[in-house]
Amino acid sequence: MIIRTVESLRGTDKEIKSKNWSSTRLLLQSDGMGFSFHETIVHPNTETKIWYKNHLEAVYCIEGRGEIEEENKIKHPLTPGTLYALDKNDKHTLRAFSEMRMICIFNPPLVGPETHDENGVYPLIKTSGVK
Ligand code: 9YT
Repeated sequence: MIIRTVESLRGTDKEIKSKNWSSTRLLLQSDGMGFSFHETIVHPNTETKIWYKNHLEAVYCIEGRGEIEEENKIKHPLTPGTLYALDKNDKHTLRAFSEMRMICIFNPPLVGPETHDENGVYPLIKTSGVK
């Protein structure tokens, strides 16, 4: 069994910071669960273009207010209790109107240090000896 707290991971190499968000990675590929599990804080009044072409992501908003815009320009409000799942590797734009706290699940799992490239993409990192 794995027991971890987000507080114990802050400030370590499990907390990845970018301009618009920071992501604390509670479960990674090396944990052998088949997915990774993150708490993401999205900074207020930010807009981030994202395209996880190598991963599926589900995101559950637990605090804050924002919106997600699909490539076809359709916008969906994000408030606590809203989930979005990028089941088609959907390109999207994420806007935070206040600080947002999100729970994010990635399949395949992230390895650890991934951060967005200039297109909002994470690379697919393969490691040997995955459980
Ligand atoms: C909501 C979102 O995708 N934010 C970017 C960070 C990502 N969720 C991560 O790496 O945890």
